[in-house]
Amino acid sequence: MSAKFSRRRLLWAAPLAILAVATAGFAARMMEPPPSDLDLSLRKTTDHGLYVASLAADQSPIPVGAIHSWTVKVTSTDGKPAANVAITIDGGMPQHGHGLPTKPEVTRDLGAGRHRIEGMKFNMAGWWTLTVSINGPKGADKATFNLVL
Ligand SMILES: [Cu+2]
Repeated sequence: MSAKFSRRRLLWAAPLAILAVATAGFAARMMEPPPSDLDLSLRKTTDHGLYVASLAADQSPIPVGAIHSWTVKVTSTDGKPAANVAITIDGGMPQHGHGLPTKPEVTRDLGAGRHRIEGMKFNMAGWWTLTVSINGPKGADKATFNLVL
């Protein structure tokens, strides 16, 4: 009976040990500092060179835990405001494997290539990426920005 008991304990102990190691590994990854060589520029030429996108939070410092808005400006590479573009925003935390807690949307064309983004929220500090996807007369392109909050 005692042999049976200890074998049963072993059957429990093995998965618990694996879970403990996995949890510790996950916690360690969550605590990792962001890469030191991140490009933190908020103005970038899109991946295929079709547009230049500039991002700016409407608040400084960028809040953690509060819904707020941003402005994105899209121009051609020679600086002319890009007209008739559809813009979408997505983002997340590469080190945590999760996306944004909200679904921010471009709600208003402010003119001169500028657009309001509403519903942005960062629910924790750390390294975030924001990807701006642009679809317009020149084609579809995107740029990914880094933020460290
Ligand atoms: Cu996170």
